[in-house]
Amino acid sequence: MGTTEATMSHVHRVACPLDCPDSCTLAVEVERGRIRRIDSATDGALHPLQGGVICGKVRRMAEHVHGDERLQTPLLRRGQKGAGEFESCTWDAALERIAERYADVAHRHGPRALLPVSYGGSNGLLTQDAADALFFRRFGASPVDRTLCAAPSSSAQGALYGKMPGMSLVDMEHSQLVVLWGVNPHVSGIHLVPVVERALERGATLVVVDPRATSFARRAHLHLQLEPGSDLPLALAIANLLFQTGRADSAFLERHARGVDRFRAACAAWSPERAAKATGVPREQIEQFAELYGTLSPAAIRCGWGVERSRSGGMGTAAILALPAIAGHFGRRGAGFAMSAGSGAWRGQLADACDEPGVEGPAVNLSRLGEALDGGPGAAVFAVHVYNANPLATFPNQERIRRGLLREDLFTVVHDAVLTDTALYADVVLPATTFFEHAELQRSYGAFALQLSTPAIAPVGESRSNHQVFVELVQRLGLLRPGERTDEARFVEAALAPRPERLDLLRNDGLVAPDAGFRPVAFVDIFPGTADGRVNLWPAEFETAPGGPWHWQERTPGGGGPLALISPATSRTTSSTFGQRVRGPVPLALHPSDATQRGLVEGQLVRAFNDLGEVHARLTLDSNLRPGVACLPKGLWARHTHNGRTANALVPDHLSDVGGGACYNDARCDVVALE
Ligand SMILES: Nc1nc2c(c(=O)[nH]1)N[C@H]1C(S)=C(S)[C@@H](COP(=O)(O)OP(=O)(O)OC[C@H]3O[C@@H](n4cnc5c(=O)[nH]c(N)nc54)[C@H](O)[C@@H]3O)O[C@H]1N2
Ligand SMILES: Nc1nc2c(c(=O)[nH]1)N[C@H]1C(S)=C(S)[C@@H](COP(=O)(O)OP(=O)(O)OC[C@H]3O[C@@H](n4cnc5c(=O)[nH]c(N)nc54)[C@H](O)[C@@H]3O)O[C@H]1N2
Ligand code: SF4
Ligand SMILES: [Mo]
Repeated sequence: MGTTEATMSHVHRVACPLDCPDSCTLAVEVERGRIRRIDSATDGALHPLQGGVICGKVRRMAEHVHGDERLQTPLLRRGQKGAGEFESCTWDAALERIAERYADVAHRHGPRALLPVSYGGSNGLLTQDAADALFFRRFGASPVDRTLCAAPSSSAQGALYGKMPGMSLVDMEHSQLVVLWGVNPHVSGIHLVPVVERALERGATLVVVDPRATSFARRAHLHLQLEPGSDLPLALAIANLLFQTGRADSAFLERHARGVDRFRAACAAWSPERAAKATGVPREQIEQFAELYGTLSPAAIRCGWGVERSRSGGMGTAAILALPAIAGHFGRRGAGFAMSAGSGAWRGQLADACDEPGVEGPAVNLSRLGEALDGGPGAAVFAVHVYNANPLATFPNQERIRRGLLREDLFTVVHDAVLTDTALYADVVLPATTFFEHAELQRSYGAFALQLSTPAIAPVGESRSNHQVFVELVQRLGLLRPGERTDEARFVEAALAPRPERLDLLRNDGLVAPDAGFRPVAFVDIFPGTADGRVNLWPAEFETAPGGPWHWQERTPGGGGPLALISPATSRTTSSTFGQRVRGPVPLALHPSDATQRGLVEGQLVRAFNDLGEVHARLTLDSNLRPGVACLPKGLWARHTHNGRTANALVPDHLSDVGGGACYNDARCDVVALE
């Protein structure tokens, strides 16, 4: 940290806790209390994935931190719910109102009538599951399942491999075959791009599986442009071909896997012809993929999160992750699968930051928030506390959530840095600090890095961190125990309890990534965390999935409309974060042939609709889409369309087969002219 006398500026190092696999270490130049410049840190123990580059969103994040739309004070609702009419108030008044209402709700309906809603706004360990958990658990609030993202894929990875982490992304440079399956690194994890490019320079073959011709798909040797939601039949057909052509690694399977015969029998149902029909991918391409995967080595599959967001998305992801076991693509650098470094990498290294026992009983699945809020008469939720999330913009079945938020007998608190779509429906809005303004302990899910940050600047306006707010609520609701510590260090120490020596390391070196060099080779350095240490190809948890293990739930043809609507990530936002900076309106994309069929032209105002809702937007023609697929980016705000509705107004709230996850890419709709 250096201070230049002449400019009175200094550079502070901060870990980026946005929901992004890459976990960059940022160099933040601060001048007179304001952020002047944000760039990649260049010194110290950076993890190797970062390579001195950060994304444009965060490089420009000073506009978010010091922007006009930043909330400065707490607000109390004045007008109708949703009208966005508020008056500012003191923190004391806001917290007193919240404490009173939460106590009243608990008194009348029981403490479970308070629902905590948080998800991906921050991946930091101090902003989620620390003081917030202490408050909600001690209060007795409803437990929740946070399934909006990664629940199906973590369940799939866990079922097959236990808590074995995927390969280090940097090791894909050594792969002779790189498969990008339902992932778009140019947008959603930019540091994988140079790694894949290095692999290509070394002569690697690239295969992309995606309904869109993404940047990498356009450069791929083979692009399988499948129907959304059909990954399971595709992966099972590839496995079937591997078995049939003698390219399965029977020695590996014998030694390291279980359930092989039953899995093989399930795959046998998927001939290339049948899979071609289910996926819309030509049979020859399926055979070509199986041939490449069976012959090139080392082969790596980067599986993204585009796959899981469908009714068969959990098992679809599991079937993809099974492929390296079938072909024996493990045991060498550059071979294996990369999914989430996730909890597996941190097994035994980190504990929960909050040691308060959880509340017993059934949890509310947040992918069905609309149902929980709009349960009709007898609804069980009477207060909702939203932080690290913008559910009206990002959760399925938007109209049902809106109906819930409009309930006069629902008390809604939203804690955020800006007035999000959800905040417009709040009774009390609390201004939140950004990660430049509070301390954070940050664990990566793409790189093996753990970083501790201290604030780079003082809180903007009167904003407060999640930690501060929940500690206040613990106190005001009389939940604090005599002599109990409530400082941030308490939670950091608890999280680091399994490896306390790291605390000094983290504190002394400012930001460090103790495991930056951790590049495990599966089946050499690490093994499956399943009960018997083998890859489980017939997991017990799949038995209760609809249709049982490896069953593909075919979509009802036309159910909800003839077009499949997908909503992938864009480079301008992180989910809905920074949405206030995106100048709208944002168009809906269709393949030119689908537009022609409907007599629609570029730039025309259209209505995309199904039984759940409708979105009005300008049309753009995109020949990179698979015909039959419509696309509206994820993370849009009401202001980005012509009727204030976004993709989630069309997204159903049914759940994935495994993991109970949201099915964002399982929406169907039709599109007609609006003018
Ligand atoms: N800039 C930016 N970066 C982000 C995010 C962001 O919003 N913006 N979000 C972060 C978060 S929360 C996450 S979870 C990750 C997500 O990052 P990714 O894994 O890249 O996920 P998506 O963008 O949802 O989808 C990736 C690809 O899947 C394709 N796809 C859609 N449906 C299917 C399908 O059924 N099968 C297959 N095979 N492919 C399909 C889409 O066309 C898309 O190109 O990125 C993180 N990084
Ligand atoms: N249609 C469609 N919708 C999707 C998806 C999709 O593919 N399609 N993908 C989904 C995915 S992958 C994800 S992960 C979810 C994420 O959806 P959400 O969980 O809603 O996450 P974000 O939109 O990133 O962030 C929500 C808010 O958290 C706030 N925030 C950030 N840091 C803090 C903090 O320290 N304190 C407080 N109080 N607030 C903070 C931000 O300002 C932001 O407004 O969206 C999902 N939504
Ligand atoms: S959002 Fe991702 S790429 Fe951008 S700075 Fe943060 S960790 Fe790095
Ligand atoms: Mo996500």
